[in-house]
Amino acid sequence: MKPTRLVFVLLPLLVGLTLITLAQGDANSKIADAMSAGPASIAENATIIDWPNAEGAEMTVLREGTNGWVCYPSNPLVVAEGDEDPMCLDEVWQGWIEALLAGESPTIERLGIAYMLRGDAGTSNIDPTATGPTDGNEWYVAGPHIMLLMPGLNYEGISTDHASGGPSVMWPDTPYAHIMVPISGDEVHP
Ligand SMILES: [Cu+2]
Repeated sequence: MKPTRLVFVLLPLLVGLTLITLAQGDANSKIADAMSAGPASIAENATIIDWPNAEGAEMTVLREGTNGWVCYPSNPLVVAEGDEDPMCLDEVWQGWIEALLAGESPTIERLGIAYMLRGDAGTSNIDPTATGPTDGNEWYVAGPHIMLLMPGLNYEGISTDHASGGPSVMWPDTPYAHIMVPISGDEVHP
């Protein structure tokens, strides 16, 4: 083979390999980000699912798991570059998030448990559709927390004040109401 021809063969090969390596590195860092949301004992064997990379796109399975849990990396469509909101969800929460994404009401039949050990990047405490702080939408940045879904969304006796210093109900009076349980002192309450 002439050297010039060799270039035509090798160059696309090199470009291809580089792209594959970059994609793999990206997937690996997403998997690490997703796993950091939960305890290692759960995250190690969890399925890792990536968010759609554009409005209307599909979710991608980055790694199959074996324990019924699903961990998601930070969602680039929701958080700014550099912000983090990875999460690990049990089966009840997986049904909840499918319903949320479809705009449907989830049916919560048993206790659901989710981990956000890295905290989130900011959420309205009252409006599931809010994408940023507004006057009165109780926007706040939660530190590391676990999240609980109770059967029938029965949250009697739990505060709806996110700054109460204890567990509180996020998105009360909506089909997506759940309890935020702070697990460190890092909560930010503007
Ligand atoms: Cu959360």
